[in-house]
Amino acid sequence: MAEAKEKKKKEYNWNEFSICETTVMMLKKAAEDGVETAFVRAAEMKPCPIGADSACCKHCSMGPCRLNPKDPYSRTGVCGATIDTIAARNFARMVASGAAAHTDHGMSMLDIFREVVHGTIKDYKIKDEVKLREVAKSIGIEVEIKKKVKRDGREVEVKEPRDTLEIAKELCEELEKTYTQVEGEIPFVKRVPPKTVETWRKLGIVPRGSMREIMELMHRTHIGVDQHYENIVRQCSRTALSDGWGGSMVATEISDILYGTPKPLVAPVNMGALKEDHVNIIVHGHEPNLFESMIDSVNDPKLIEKAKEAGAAGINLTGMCCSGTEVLSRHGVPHVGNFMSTEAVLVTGAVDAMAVDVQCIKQGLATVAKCYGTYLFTTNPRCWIEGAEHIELDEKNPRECTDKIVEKAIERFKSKRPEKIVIPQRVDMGVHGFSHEYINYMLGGTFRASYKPLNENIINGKIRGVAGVVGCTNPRVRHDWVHVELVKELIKHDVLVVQTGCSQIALAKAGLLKPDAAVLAGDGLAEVCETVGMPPVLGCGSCVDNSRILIACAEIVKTGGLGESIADLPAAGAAPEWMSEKAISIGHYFVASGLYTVFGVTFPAIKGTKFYKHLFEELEELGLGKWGFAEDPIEMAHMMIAHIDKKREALGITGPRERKLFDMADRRALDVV
Ligand code: SF4
Ligand code: MSK
Repeated sequence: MAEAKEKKKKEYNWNEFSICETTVMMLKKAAEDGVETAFVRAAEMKPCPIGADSACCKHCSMGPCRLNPKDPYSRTGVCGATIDTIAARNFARMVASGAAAHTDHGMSMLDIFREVVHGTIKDYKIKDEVKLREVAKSIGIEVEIKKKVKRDGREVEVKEPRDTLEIAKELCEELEKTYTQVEGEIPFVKRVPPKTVETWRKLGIVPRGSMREIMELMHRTHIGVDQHYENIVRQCSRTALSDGWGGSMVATEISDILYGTPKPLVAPVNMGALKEDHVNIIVHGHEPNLFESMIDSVNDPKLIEKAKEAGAAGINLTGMCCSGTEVLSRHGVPHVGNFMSTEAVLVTGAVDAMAVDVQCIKQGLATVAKCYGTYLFTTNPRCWIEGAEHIELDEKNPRECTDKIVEKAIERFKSKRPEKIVIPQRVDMGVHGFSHEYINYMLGGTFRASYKPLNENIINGKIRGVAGVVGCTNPRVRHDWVHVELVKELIKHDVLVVQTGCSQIALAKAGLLKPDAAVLAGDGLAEVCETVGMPPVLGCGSCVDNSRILIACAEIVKTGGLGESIADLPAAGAAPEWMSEKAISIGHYFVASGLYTVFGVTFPAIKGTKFYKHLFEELEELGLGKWGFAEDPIEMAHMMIAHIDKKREALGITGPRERKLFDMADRRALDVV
C-alpha cells in the first residue's frame, strides 16, 4: 500500500464515475488508502483514437499500419488493405475471440456432463431431468420408447419414458457436434424458426461446429486472405451464430440440466451482502462448476465449525460478475456487484478470499487484493494471474480446491484482516431467475404454459415490444448509468425488458427488478405486470444466458401472430456499456439472428465507410438484423422504439391499443396443445 501511496494523488468527482453509491464509497476509500482502480486508470489513460475507430492493423510485420480516421480512404496499409478490409478484419477477430470464449466455456460444461453421465465425475449430478428430456426432444432425440403390451387380449403399442442416462449419453454425443462438426448444420439450428434458417441458408451462414467456424475466421483475417469486407462479415455471422445457437446455448442448457433451471426468486444484490462478523468468500467468473462446489464447501459443518473456532459467526458466500448472476438466478446466492465493482468490493477490507475462474477477471484485482490482504485464487488452467495463488479445480474432485480456499479464507479472517473494515450498508432486493421456460408458465399458467398470452399482449399493444438489454459495464462511461436510463426509457414506452450479465445487476441495484417497478412503466406494460405480478424487467442470468433470449424469440415466432422470422419481431437488443470481445460476438449473433442491436460507448468502425454501412444498413436488407450505435441512453432507447414501431407497422399491428387483459377464462379458451 505504501508503494501505491507514493503515486501522485489527483482529486476526482467520484460521483461522475458511477451511479452505484457503494462503488463510489469504495472508490473514495481506495483513493484515501492510495489504491488505484480501473476507474482511475481509465481517467488517466485516454483511449487511442485510431484504435477506437479500428483504423489500425498489426496483422503482419510490414506494419503496424495506421490509417487516418478523419480521412479513412486517403491511404491504405502497406499491403494495400483498405479501411474496410482493416476494420472488418479487426471486427472479425473480436467475434472470433468472443465466440471462442463462450464456446470454450460451453465445451467445458459438456466435458463435465460427459463424465457425469459416464459416472467418472460423481460430485455433480443430473439435477433437472425434465429439462434434459426437453432439450433432447428439441433436437430430435427420442425420449420415449415404443413397447408392445397385451390389453384385453389384444396387442397394443404403448410409449414409455426412455432411460434418462441413455438419453443423456445420446444428447452428449449430439451436442458435441456444436463444436466439432466439420460439415452440416449444428444441432440447435433445429430450434431456429424455419424462415430464419431459410435466410441463413441463402446467405451461406448456417453454422457448422464452432471450432471450424472460428478457425476459418482466423484464417480469413490473416494477411493476404479475405480482402472483401462483405465476405468477412459473412464469416463473422456464421461464427457468431455458432456461438449464440451453439456454444453459449450448450453452456446454458447443460448448466440447467446439471445444476437446475432457474425459477424466479427474490435475492439481494449489492455490497451490503458482505458480513463483517463472517468469513467472506466471493466467487467471480463465468463457469458455474467452481461456484456449485463452493456452495457445498461453505455448507460443510466441519468447515463452518472451523470458521466459528476462528471467531467468525459463519461463512458468507457471495458472487460477482456472471457466475455470480448465474447462481443468483439459480439459487438466490447474494450478488455483490458487476464487472466494474470487482476491485471496489476488495477495498471494503472485508473479503477474506476471492476465487476466480475465467473471463472478465481484471489483472488489477491482484494488486488491490494484495493491498487489503485478501487472498486471490485462480482455479482454472486457462487463467492464471501473476500475484494470485493458483489452486486448480479438478472436476473429478472439486471439493479439494474449494475446501482449501475456504480454509485459507478462515485463516485470513483469524489473523490477517486489516484494522479498518468498511462495508457499505446497502442491499437491493429484486426478482431474478426468469428462464425462457418460466416465461411460459408466468404468462400462460402452469397448465396452459405458452407464449400465447405474451404474443397477444404484444399484438394488442399493451406490450409495445421486447428489448434485450445486456452486457458489461465500462469505466469509459458513467458506471451503470447508461443501462439504467436506457431501461427506464424503454419500460416507460411499454417495452418489456429482458436482461442478462452485468446489466441485470445494474438494474437490480436501481430497484427495477421488483414488481413495484411497474409504476415506472407505461400504462400497457404496467397493466400486464400488475396482473401477472412480474417486474417490467426480467433478469435471465449470465452473459452466456443470452441464448435464453434467442430461444424466447424463437418461441414467440413459433407461437404465431408476429411474423415468421426473428427479423419480423418487434424486438431489439442493446449493450450500452459493452467492453469485451464477447459482447461483440453476442451483438453479432443477435444481428445475424434478425435483431436490431444498439451498442454504446464506442463502435469499432468509422461512420461513412462501406464496412460501417454494411453492418448498419445492408445486413437488414439481406433479411438479417442490423447494428446501431448511440452514446446517449435516451437516444438509444428511441432508436430501439422506432425499430419496434417499424416492425409493428410491417406486421399490421399498429391499431388502437386494446386494454383487455388475459383472465382465466381467456386462458382456458386458448387452443394450446
Ligand atoms: Fe499493414 Fe497490411 Fe500488414 Fe495490416 S496486413 S499490418 S495493413 S501491411
Ligand atoms: S461478465 S462479458 S463484463 S456482461 Fe459476463 Fe459482465 Fe460483460 Fe464480462
